[in-house]
Amino acid sequence: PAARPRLVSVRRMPPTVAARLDRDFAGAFAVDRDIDREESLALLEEHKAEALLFSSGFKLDAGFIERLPARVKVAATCSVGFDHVDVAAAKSRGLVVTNTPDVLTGCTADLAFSLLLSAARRLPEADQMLRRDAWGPRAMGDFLGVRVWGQTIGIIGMGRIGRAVARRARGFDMRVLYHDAAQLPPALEEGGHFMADLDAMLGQCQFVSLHCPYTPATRHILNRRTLGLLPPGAVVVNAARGGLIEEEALIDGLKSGRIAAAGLDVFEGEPRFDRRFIDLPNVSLAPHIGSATVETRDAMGLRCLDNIAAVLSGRPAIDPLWS
Ligand code: 8YV
Repeated sequence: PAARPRLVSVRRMPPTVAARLDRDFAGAFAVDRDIDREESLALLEEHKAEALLFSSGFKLDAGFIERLPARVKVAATCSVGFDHVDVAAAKSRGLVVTNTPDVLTGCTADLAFSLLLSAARRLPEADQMLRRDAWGPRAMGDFLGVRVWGQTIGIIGMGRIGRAVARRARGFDMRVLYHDAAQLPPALEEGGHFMADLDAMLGQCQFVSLHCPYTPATRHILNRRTLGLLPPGAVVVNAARGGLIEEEALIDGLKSGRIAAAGLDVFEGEPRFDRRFIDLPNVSLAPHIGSATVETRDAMGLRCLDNIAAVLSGRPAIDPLWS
């Protein structure tokens, strides 16, 4: 039988993926902890690995790519986003890089919508109140949230995940606006209305949810000025990348109440995050768990292994970042 492909995984994998690794691959992947960049280079060398399995918290920048042992042919990221990959450096080194589109779309959209509902209806505060043994609201005017159904949501980035969020919003009888580089064909619009002008869209949005890639052009797309265009009492949702929002401006808006609430799964500089968020009652927080379900994390890991196996056996990658 052909020798098993050798790889290094810098992240612990869920059991189904670990079983497939044990069966079909050799190398370093049975580690019980995450591996940093220096250690990963040493392990790639030690195990004579031809592939690297990583994810969005691990930077594949030019400096790292330059130091990769020559036999490493493919790097598979367990993520759809690839702002952590220096594509130009990978291309010029001849490294194939793959990601995991599609398999995580539904669960990431579910999480974004959970944060939207949770932030709008103040679930974190409600939960805390009961845990502190206080029933809280007595009067009809107590503990009022923001109505979700029938309101307007603006989706920034109408790719796979943005469209899945649009479908969920339509299911909640919301009016959907979306902003992207270009209008989609009607069959892909999910009942949404295209707004070429982001500023004009924000002026109409009780809810805004981010689903675009993080690039130099989209960094702080929601900033002090654009957040200021939202109607008073709006709700901001981010399950994409932390750097899409100027956090300082968001915190100010949430403190003053001009922004009613926010649902955040991602933070600029994560896994560190601005501790001021935890002092705000009107935020629903999560530690980057958009794709974190049993089914989706299995599918992501297996998809990475399919990509690695394809490339190492001389076939084209299934999900190459470029072709
Ligand atoms: C993962 C992600 O949770 O797909 C992405 O872009 O950020 C997430 O699915 C992440 O890659 C795991 O660290």
